Amino acid sequence: MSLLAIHTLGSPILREETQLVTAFDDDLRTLIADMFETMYAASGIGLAAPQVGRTERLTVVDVEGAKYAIVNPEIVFREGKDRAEEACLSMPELYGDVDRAKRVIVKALDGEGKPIEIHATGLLARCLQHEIDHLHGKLFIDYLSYLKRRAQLVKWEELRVEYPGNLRQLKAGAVTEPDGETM
Ligand code: GNR
Ligand code: NI
Repeated sequence: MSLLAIHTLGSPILREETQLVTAFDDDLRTLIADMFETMYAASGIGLAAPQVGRTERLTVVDVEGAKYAIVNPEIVFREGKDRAEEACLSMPELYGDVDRAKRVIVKALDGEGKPIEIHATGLLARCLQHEIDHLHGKLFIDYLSYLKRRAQLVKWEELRVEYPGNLRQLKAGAVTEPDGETM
């Protein structure tokens, strides 16, 4: 497995539309494993392919033990409204409150191409909406009011110097999954 570099705000791939995955092969499963490893190393609860410089319509999430590789997802049901603070591994130290649906049902395929359906509420529902946005070039800062977005972007101008080439290189080291299992 390999730790992947995370593309940060300013990298054009974060704004691109992803491509449907059609081949459920070992290359896809290697990418999924690498994305989980990278997400855990960065202490994230989700990671979308564009964040590691890829165009596949693919995301991984692990929210409180609900762990999924999600390919070609579609939100088929949404209900209610919930406002809470979000962060993003592609914009370290930026924060903002975002309105999301409270409950969603997501239809997708797993890494083997088998259909899955995820019924989510709370943080998992929020994370899924955040990740699926990434697959369509959308970032949480896009939802902020003009003034709040402005303030976060001003902050980013100072922070981004730490990410040459808009790449965030994670430090290798002892990485553990939330359940404590050593990877
Ligand atoms: O790790 C993450 N935490 C988070 C917190 C609130 C709302 C969304 C998220 S997703 C984020 C990881 C990430 O950037 N995924 O794209
Ligand atoms: Ni994100």
